[in-house]
Amino acid sequence: MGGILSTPKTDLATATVLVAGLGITGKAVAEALTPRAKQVRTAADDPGADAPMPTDEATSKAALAGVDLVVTSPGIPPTHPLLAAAAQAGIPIWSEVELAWQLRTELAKPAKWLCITGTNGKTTTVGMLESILRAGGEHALAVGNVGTPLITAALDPSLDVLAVELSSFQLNFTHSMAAQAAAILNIAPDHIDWHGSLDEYANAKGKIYQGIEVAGIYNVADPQTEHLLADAEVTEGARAVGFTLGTPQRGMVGIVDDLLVDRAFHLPFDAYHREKSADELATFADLAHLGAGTDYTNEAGHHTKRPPDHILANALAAAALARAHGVPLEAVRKGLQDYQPGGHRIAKVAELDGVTYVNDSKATNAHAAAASLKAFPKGTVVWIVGGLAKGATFDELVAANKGALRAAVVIGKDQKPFTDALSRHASEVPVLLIDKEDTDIMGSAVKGAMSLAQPGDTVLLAPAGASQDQFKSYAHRGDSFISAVEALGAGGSQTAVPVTTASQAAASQTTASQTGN
Ligand code: UMA
Repeated sequence: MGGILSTPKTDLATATVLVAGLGITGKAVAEALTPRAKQVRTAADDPGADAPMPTDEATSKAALAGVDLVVTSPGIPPTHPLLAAAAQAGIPIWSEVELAWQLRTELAKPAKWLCITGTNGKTTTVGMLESILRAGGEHALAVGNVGTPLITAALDPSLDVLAVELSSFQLNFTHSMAAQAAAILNIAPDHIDWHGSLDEYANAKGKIYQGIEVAGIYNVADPQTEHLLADAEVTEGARAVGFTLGTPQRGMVGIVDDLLVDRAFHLPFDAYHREKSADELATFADLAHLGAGTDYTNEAGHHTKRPPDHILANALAAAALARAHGVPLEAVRKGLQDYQPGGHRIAKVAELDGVTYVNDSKATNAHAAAASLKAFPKGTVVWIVGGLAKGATFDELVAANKGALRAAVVIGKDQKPFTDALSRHASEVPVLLIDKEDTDIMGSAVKGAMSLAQPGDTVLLAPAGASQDQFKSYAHRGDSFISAVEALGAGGSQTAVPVTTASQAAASQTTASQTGN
């Protein structure tokens, strides 16, 4: 970890700025820029844009004439003709995050930023962090990828501290942000189509550590997070703090018996007992409302439940960020007790005829789906899987978790990446393919899953892909699942479904793709 990189500056008052995209981000960016920049233009296929999004080099060059700065939206990849042309012409490209970071200094007392990225667990961690900060008496808000535009929050003088969820897309064009503290929760293959490679994806995530003031939080079980922190240029004195599901060494937070403990921020550096002591942040019981957990008997012989690993990891990361901000211990416990998770994350929807229906629509990649599948006993899961693969493959996911499967129901427009992995690693598992032209995709998937399940089984929606090929969002996909399960409960029709083995399913996909269907 070394000194801070120089900050690129653009004088907005004399600049013509092109805002690319006019979704949640673009609208908030255009609103913030309008009173500040000399001229603001918007390019998007969304309603209200000044001009459509350019589609090739020539139209991009025309759109960029006279432009001093492009502020882009996270969904637009760097390979898009507009961004490629801007880069080639040497026009600076900023994310909304970069703009927010630069504009926040307009406030007399800008809020501190505590930033979180990672392939999975960001939204839960940012929610836990917001809850802890509030329990500590701070005016705090969870913002960024979680849904509330960062630029709006960064200009709000009533906020003391922001719990910022950042995606790799948002970090990619972020240049000068220097958070008070930042965490990378984990890195697994995702969004390769947007970034071009796993390295580019990881490097974008690594930007979160640049310039950190107080602490960089890394995952001891994921060495790449520690390497990215070691490579970052940080403010002098900033510390590296690991979180671990094992016993923490000095300078870490972790687990001892049924306690979440702090061995990083607990005592001043020169305190006599620092070497040997730890502070209690919370107990397993404080997290009991966040997941079923497994039976655990603590050292005193008291029976409790150990929360799922991902909940423990997220709670430790959130606690470490809050402690870096100076939140007292009691607020960590209270904030974790108060935290209520959002929907669509391993949420039980119903139990019908002995079969449990679980919605994990938020599992939009293989890593998240693996965490889900691991939570259920051998041979008991009817797995609803499929969606936008985002350039990923699913061999590792299926090979490692085939033991959990009773059957698979494949949704999505391009089912081949999923059926290929199932046929290679779980060839005897019954597979039901849902016709991509079906007018009720989720209804058919849930009915099919029900017919494959036996009492004691779980029908699990953990798609391992993004939703936008057949649904508006993961929330829409999850809501569709809930509605379909409710329809079953209300006595929806029970139709027989044509089931094949994984190998036959993969063969039928090959035929379909060969014939261009
Ligand atoms: N557009 C065009 N033409 C094009 C390309 C894009 O017109 O050729 C337009 C699109 O119509 C769209 C806009 O450009 O309206 C781009 O918007 P966007 O896709 O960047 O989405 P926003 O509405 O700005 O929402 C974004 C995040 N979306 C993405 O990263 C894809 C939201 O994260 C985030 O909540 C919001 O900013 C506020 O920060 C969503 C997401 O899916 C939840 N994130 C990914 C994830 O979590 O995996 C990263």
